[in-house]
Amino acid sequence: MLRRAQEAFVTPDDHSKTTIGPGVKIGAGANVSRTRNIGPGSNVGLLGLGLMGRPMGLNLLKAGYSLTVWNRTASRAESLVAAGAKLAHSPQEVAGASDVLITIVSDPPALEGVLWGGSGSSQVSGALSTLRPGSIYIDSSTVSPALARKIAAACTERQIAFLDAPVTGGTWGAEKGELVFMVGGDAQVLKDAEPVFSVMGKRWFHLGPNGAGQTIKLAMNLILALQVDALAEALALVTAAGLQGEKLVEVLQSSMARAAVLDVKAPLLLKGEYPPSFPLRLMHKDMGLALDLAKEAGVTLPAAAAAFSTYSAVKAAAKEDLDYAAVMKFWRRGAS
Ligand code: NA7
Repeated sequence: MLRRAQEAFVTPDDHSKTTIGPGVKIGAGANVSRTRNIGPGSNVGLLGLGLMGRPMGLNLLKAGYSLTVWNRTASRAESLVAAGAKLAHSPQEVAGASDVLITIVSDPPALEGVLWGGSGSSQVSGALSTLRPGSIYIDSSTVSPALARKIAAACTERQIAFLDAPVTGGTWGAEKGELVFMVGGDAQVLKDAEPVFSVMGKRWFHLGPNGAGQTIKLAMNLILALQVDALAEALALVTAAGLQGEKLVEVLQSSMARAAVLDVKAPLLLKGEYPPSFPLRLMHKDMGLALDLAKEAGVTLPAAAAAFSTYSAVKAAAKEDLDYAAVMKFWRRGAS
């Protein structure tokens, strides 16, 4: 239904005219009945300049896009402003100046505040109030598929093309422009937005209608959370039985159980050091969203529910921002 509604104002002719790239703009006076009437001087807006947003913005600037940014904590925009971005005073100001708007904020309440105002945000209205018909809006935050569909409905009403496009690849991938995007929405809109995706990422998957990107992202993070939790449990078992954890990891590296995430996280677990790369608070949020989705979908996830309790206990006791590898602290209470 939603997909049909979006397609209702995208004609094949519009598609053939749509070119997003550096220096291309949806001009003032664009025919609002067309979804993507792109003209010279294109602008990208970016809301959310956290660990992920800042390097994504830098890559857009390097590629020649004209970038306008906003962040709740304005000082985090400094490196981007120094690199040529314009700093706006509100999400509305950014959206009003954007042909393509990108958001990447922490969680559903943060995103709702940025888009609509209220909900703990000091804004009285949000970015959606000023985003122009015909523009493209890409959300790369990890939120619920239900929120992605709610945003899609609001965008359809305003003739804005919306893609949910959460990412994987971490800050390293964001810096290198090698993120992987999991995209829900209209396939043609994704095609139109590819030049922007290609600056920030190395791959993008079209996974279905709006909400599909978030669904796959939540399922994938669930796997990562369970893998690291499983390694922590196995290390707890081995060390409690009087062996060195290093022995387990050594064998793991030559076994079927080897996984890229364990390559990265095992050294942290062995050292008991958890500097935040993917913060525990965000992984905990994603596990909660995955369990909410499971409830909606009527599926039981016993391993995920058990791991969520373990992560919750560690998060509740944490006094600082830690990586999710800190789940190991469940078995090393009081240790570093
Ligand atoms: P970070 O580094 O924790 O950054 C979070 C961003 O979200 C940062 O810009 C925050 O602004 C912003 N934020 C948080 N709460 C709000 C509210 N209430 N209103 C407006 N802006 C807010 O996270 P990452 O960059 O690593 O990850 C971002 C998303 O990608 C997240 O969904 C991950 O799961 C995946 P601040 O600087 O704190 O003022």
